[in-house]
Amino acid sequence: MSAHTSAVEANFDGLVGPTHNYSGLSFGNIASAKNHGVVANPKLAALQGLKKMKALADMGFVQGVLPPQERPCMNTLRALGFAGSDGDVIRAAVRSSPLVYSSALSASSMWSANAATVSPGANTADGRVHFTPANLNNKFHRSIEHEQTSRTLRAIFCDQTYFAHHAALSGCPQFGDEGAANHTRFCHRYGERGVEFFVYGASGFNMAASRPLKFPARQTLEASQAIARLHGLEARQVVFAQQNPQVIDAGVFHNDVIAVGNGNVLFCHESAFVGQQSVLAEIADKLGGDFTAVQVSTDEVSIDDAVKSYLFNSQLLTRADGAMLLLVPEECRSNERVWAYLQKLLVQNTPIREVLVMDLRESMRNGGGPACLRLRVELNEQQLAAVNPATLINDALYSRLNVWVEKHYRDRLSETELADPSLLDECRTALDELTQILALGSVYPFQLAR
Ligand code: SUG
Repeated sequence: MSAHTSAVEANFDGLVGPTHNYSGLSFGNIASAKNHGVVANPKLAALQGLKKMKALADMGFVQGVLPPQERPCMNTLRALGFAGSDGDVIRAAVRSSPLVYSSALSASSMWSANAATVSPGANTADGRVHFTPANLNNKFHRSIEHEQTSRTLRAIFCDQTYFAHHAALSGCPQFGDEGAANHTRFCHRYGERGVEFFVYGASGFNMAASRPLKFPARQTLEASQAIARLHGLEARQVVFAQQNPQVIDAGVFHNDVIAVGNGNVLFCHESAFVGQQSVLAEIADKLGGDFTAVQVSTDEVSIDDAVKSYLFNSQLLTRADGAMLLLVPEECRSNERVWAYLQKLLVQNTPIREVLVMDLRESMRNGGGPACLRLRVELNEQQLAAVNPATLINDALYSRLNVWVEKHYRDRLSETELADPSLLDECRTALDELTQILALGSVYPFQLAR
């Protein structure tokens, strides 16, 4: 048996934070706009996420958890000039700048596919796993995540023998970066060198090049190129492709809303990329052949149905027997056309042999499906042993986290309740306890200031 065979693809899911709500903050994300003002249930949201983590852990996948962030983010509000006691800051922000306040309150770090871009050691020049936190600069509420994300990732993947951490790219629009939502790693076997596929919405510098007209292109080509350089990837292992600007305008704000890949398989819509057939040929060539693209036609599933159901925001997982499992959100089952397509897919001759449905409604209403909720980290045996073990889901951690959510989370957050200054204390108390459960040490500003 080769030393490579024991490498795994671990999923680190973002645990939904206690301030989860619907503030309509993400222009271009149709669910976020549509559900603005709906009463949220943070407790249910967190429990739904935990259930997904447990389901994957029970099936034998390595499953980790990334903690939520301090919200409202007091550093953000203070840096914008709100002053006085914490209560004064919150009340002044609510009164004078409600949108700024909503942004500082968002639990959006739950979508950990946007936390960072991760390159496995098999691909990088120094053999370490490389992490670049995403600057998420297209949306203010997301641009405030990366500093905490960086501290958290360093606390979980702390051994520099195995893990390299970069700073987020420059926060200017030319380097807009949305992390792993626009990045896919292909390989024949985990632990072996493969291809990294970077999908961008537009060039950040060449404004004459094609771009969406209605909604923003969040990821730039130049950001993707910078990450490939930082991670020490060779040109012959990297493929850059432009996302079809028309589908961005139809609500596909990240590549993972129209494509998901794993191993040597890509599951995508036929109109996902500009020049799709040559993009697929380049991936196959750089991978050294044996690459399967399962492309779904518009006749089978329209872009509108793909955006509504989040069919492509599924998790494509390799089972122990080598077959692939597609974990889809409940919305795929309730959409007749998408469900009919999935039944058909299962009897076709593709590597996808199983469909598993999970209820993630609370996250879905903000445009976050199964794939948005997880950050994939491919790890060989030594690297896995170096991960903070207290962050890996097992029966004991799952029940502790359930108890923790039941104790600290509200089951209702309406627009008026969002302005309650006591949410900050509730959040800090919960996070303080969580850092102990996950053995993270002090990672939050309120802890570091003590
Ligand atoms: O960035 N929604 C997130 C959803 C992120 C989904 N992630 C991936 N596709 N990988 C976003 O648009 C909505 C928050 C609000 O409106 O309250 C939000 O941030």
